[in-house]
Amino acid sequence: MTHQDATVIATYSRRMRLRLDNGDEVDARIKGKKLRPVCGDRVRAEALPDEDDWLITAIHERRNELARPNVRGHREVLAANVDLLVVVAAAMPKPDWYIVDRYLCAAELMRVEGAVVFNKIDIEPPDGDALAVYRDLGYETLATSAETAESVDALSELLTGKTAIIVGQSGVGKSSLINLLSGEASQRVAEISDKHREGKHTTVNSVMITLPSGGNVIDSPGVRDFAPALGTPEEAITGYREVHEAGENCRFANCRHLREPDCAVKNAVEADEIDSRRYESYRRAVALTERLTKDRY
Ligand SMILES: Nc1nc2c(ncn2[C@@H]2O[C@H](COP(=O)(O)OP(=O)(O)OP(=O)(O)O)[C@@H](O)[C@H]2O)c(=O)[nH]1
Ligand SMILES: [Mg+2]
Ligand SMILES: [Zn+2]
Repeated sequence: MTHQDATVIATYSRRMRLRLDNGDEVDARIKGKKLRPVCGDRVRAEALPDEDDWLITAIHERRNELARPNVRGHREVLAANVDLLVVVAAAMPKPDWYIVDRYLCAAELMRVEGAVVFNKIDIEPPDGDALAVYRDLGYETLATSAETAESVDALSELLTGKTAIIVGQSGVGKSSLINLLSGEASQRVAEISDKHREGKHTTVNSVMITLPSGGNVIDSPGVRDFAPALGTPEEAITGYREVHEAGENCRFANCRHLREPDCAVKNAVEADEIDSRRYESYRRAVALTERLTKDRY
């Protein structure tokens, strides 16, 4: 029997597309009901006699997980083993910067790099301050157009040699940007995923594409909203790097930066050292997690 290690490069509910370590791509199903492989997973797979399908028998330990709470408040893993999370917003649909914040919060919890891309600048340039807030926090930011290819080279450079996941609202141009970066490869993947969708361009499955410049990028389905899976409301502090940093100087070591006296975070907001919308975003993340953790018990 042939065993091999492989990477999950596409997921269609309980069916998977694998890239074997010898470079071949195969379809696979999953042994048992407990294993839940996601795009980016490293797995052990075995060839089945008299079948084209392979069988995934184990998932190797993950370096990190992109996770969100599902409708019942349980942790749902969307992807694994990435080096970089790129959040895309665009001139259209109207950008929701709170979603961008919550994705960056997830990147912080995963301990991976985060970047913000504003796409469709051929329609309208980004509001000057919007990207500056993120740049000042140390996140890489880019203003791109998949229509004119502006700054697509810079995006390519950012992704080179890494495994990145591209996330964001539906219709912002994630797949269009990836198509430009990958040319042929993505066309092939599009055919694979076409079997499972009904003629729309909307991405319905996560798919990992190998870039010609070296590196991998996971194209993920767009969202209407996103929240990171926060174990406790306090974990939100880790997700907002400026809150975490300023919070070192609060009177109370366990300050949650909401209503406590002598709070260095609130002082920094009042002094305009912390962006007030980002602070509001932090407060919302705490409130959201309080609701979810209450529902769970
Ligand atoms: N004008 C303009 N249109 C763009 C640009 N990028 C993408 N589009 C268009 O926006 C629409 C959505 O693009 P997609 O690449 O499918 O968006 P997506 O983010 O992958 O969407 P989901 O898969 O639903 O999450 C398509 O009609 C694209 O042609 C851009 O830079 N400028
Ligand atoms: Mg898409
Ligand atoms: Zn505080």
